Amino acid sequence: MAWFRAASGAARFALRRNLARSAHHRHVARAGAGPVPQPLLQPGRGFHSTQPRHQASPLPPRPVPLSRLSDSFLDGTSSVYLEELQRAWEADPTSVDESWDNFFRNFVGQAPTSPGISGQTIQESMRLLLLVRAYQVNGHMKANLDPLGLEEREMPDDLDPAFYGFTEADLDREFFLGVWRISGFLSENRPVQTLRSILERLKQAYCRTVGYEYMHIPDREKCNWLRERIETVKPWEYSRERRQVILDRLTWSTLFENFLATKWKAAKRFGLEGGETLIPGMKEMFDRAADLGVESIVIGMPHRGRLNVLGNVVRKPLRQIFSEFSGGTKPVEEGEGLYTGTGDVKYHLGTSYDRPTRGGKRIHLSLVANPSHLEAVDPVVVGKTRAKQYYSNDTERTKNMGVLIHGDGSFAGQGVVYETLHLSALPNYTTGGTIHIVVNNQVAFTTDPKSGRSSQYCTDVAKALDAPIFHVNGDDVEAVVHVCELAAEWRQTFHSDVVVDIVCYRRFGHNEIDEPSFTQPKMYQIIQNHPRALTIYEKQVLESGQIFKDDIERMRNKVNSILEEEFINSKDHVPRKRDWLSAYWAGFKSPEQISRIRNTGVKPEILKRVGEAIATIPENFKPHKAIKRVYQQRAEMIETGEGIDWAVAEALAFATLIVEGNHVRLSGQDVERGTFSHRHAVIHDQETGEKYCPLDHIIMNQDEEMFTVSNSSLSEFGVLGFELGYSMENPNSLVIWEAQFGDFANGAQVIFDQFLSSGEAKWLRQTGLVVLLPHGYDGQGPEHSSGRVERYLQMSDDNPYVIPVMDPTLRKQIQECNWQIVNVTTPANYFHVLRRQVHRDFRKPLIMMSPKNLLRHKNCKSHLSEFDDVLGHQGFDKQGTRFKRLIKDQNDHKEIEEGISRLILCSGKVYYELDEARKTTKRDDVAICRVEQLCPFPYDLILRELKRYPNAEIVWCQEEPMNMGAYFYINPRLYTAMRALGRGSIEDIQYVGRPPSAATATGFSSLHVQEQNEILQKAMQPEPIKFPI
Ligand SMILES: Cc1ncc(C[n+]2csc(CCOP(=O)(O)OP(=O)(O)O)c2C)c(N)n1
Ligand SMILES: [Mg+2]
Repeated sequence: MAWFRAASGAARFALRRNLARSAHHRHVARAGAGPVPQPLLQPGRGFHSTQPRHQASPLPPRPVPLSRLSDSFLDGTSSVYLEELQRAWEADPTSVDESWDNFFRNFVGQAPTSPGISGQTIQESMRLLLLVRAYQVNGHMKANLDPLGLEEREMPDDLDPAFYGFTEADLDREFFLGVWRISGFLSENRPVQTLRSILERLKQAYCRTVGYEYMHIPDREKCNWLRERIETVKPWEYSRERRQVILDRLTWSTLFENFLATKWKAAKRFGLEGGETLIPGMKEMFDRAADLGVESIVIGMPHRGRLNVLGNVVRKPLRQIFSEFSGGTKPVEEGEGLYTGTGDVKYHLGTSYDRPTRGGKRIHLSLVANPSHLEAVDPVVVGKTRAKQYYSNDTERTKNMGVLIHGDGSFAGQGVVYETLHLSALPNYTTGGTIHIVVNNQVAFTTDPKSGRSSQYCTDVAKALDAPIFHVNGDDVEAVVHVCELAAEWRQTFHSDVVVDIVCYRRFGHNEIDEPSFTQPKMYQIIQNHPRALTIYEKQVLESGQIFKDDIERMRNKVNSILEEEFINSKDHVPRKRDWLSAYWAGFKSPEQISRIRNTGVKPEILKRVGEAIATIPENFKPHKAIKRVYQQRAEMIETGEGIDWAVAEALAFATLIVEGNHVRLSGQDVERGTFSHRHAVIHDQETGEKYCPLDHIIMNQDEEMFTVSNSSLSEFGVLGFELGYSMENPNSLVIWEAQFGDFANGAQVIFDQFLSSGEAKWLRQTGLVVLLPHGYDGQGPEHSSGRVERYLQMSDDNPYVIPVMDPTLRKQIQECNWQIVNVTTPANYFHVLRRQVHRDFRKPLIMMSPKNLLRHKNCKSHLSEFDDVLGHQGFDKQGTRFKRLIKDQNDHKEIEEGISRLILCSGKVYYELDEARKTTKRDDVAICRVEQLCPFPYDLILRELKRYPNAEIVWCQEEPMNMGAYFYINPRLYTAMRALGRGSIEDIQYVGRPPSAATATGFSSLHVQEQNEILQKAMQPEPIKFPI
């Protein structure tokens, strides 16, 4: 015991803590909080392990030095054993084994009752506990997980009883093994067992075809829950009926792939062969989930096995799958609107169906379309699931669930997996648990796991969370089904993530035309002779005597004949209206159907009312005094209508949308306060720390989540993907992601490239997601200056040399473009561009370079009258009050101004600097127009301004380097507009801005100031600019 004492500060601390609390525990136990513990030992019952060791065994036990115990017995979880024992002892010293009684007596300084035997038995009990725990922690290392038997794993020493000094002679001795309130082997149900039977049960539970990893979960209740299900007295077994269903499902999965392989021999389909048990696993998981209350599942998955999942799990009609396989005819639309986008390969498309379950329910399944970029869809699925929960009032998060399928290589390698996992428990991002299934075929294209990851398992990343991980041999379909069901139960019970790792193989190459033996010759020699999971299972059920050969034949014939029938039907299959408008999107227009342009001004009385609400702090709330001042100023702005700033304009946009019944969600790093300390959407009581968010109190009984503003984890890819998924669920929402600085958005580049800019064209799914990218040159250096507007502009798909129809009644310019890119310069225009996102019959992503120094700029203010819809007010144009795509010169110019010698077109905050420079240089002959909407290019307004200044030199001025900013986007489009008016060629567009540069900006602030001044001087220079050509 000395070794234990000396080395166990942590355990002693735990014990002392418990002793101090023992009175309380006794009270709880007796007060009936749970069943009163019964003594472990019944009087008169023999308990052999307490006998002197020499009577039972010829060999004396050899103490094991602590230094040799690889498992930390004294870590948080193992100290739980001691705590439990000790509580039981505290309640009743006779309730624990005599040896423990002595131990605790020793510990608290009482005399042991039987000093002669205590030393030995304590060691034995402890060693046995360590052995059990070693199996719980490391049993998976000995489990039979690899169907190919290729795995070479080093067996941990601590799974060997000899490691603890046990010998053959100990196998039939009985040992005490019971601990209060610990389930499984350590429960008191069978406190006395022989070492042989303990070992057998340990192996049966932990070392067959499932390897459980769960001891990293610190929560005792969760561990107990799993222990109860793992350490069962008898192994689980399925009934005949269940086996029939499992066989049927595996038959479908296997024959489906066979069928595709014979019909389309040379087609790439990324088959599931080698991992066919995924399909029965998923189906049983979904059935179990439905039994437990899940009504809708959002699925994300990569290429591998996707067609099989679509056909067999989601139940996309087989004839449609086959028809798409045969050539992917573009669908014929009914009625107006022929928009079909550019399409995508068959293994990327998404779909959704209602599927009946084994338990007689119906479950809605949607498979989200995804790009080739592995794992990129993960956060999108989670975001969509969260939105579904919001819209179905699923506050418990038990009706809507996300399921992600992964490959082993991508799960271990792609960072977005980690970013997504880390959203899982954040209050504004949680979905109550995602189920992850890894189709672990032990290879990634041609790369072996040892070259592809540093961790032992491909799933180790999930251990960063308290997620249990079930590794399962993919050849054992019943084991796959079992853990899939267990995963569903876990998710519905603990509302957190869980991982199923199906260890399988890939029967063919990476795709069907790939030769795998080039790189994995040994593996493929084994695979060649390896039976299919279906063959293995058929043999197993035949041997069980529960299912007969005839049944199997019948099942196979039925599946094959349906596949054939559907194949024949697929030849006449006419694709109908694309299913791109899901439930909430009815009535929304495709890019080819005209959507009326609407005004976005709001009635003055509503503006006043919501304005008061956003500026009000409850009386007993004690904000920081600077914040109090900010709110007082906000109240004054609303009161007087004067000097509305950026933050108030934004809050007004949110509040008015909420009044109209829309959901508003803003997320990103530090968005609650705002990176630039301007928003203060959430304020903090300086005494209590309590939070208050005025926008939560705009309408009566406002739903808590109707307005959501949330600081996010420090992730771009994960969070932007999440918000994108969120935005796709329901169009009646304004969903915004704000980057800390626009510079950081490239961490989420895959979402921009693969989803936002091209998702509608590829998958016919719309989103009105708004992305705010703080941008502007104010001397903060190369990583805090540029939102890289050039990247987004380059990806826009409007033809630079064609002026589209611009007539307001026929205009579809925005609908036809892949996204909108703006750089807005007034609070009122910001208000309108946000409202415009929702006030139209289509949705389109909005990329916005948002300001930094304009947030507090003295001239960057709007009047409340610019927000309303009153005729004659400042914002009221010919058509009414709406977003201004271009802001004309503010000097009240007439329709034609022949005296203007230079027209400067610019975008963003440089406008204010140019305006100032114009004043100081008194260049009244210079006109400055702000292109607020860069993309799609506002040809009509540009033409209007070109006509207004017939004699002007035309200048594009930007503060970004020449190879950045909007220059390369503007140039051909401005030229197209000029050509339409006979106003010269591309050489007549003059450039004022920084020269080309590798870095976005200088890191020297003095150089920044100098560069900025040069730009302004040049823009106002008296002589013609004549640059760059
Ligand atoms: C982000 C990304 N990088 C690279 C690729 C190219 N690629 C396609 S499949 C694949 C291997 C995937 O391996 P794994 O995740 O194990 O899935 P498996 O194909 O084995 O099912 C690779 C590297 C990709 N699709 N996405
Ligand atoms: Mg793989």
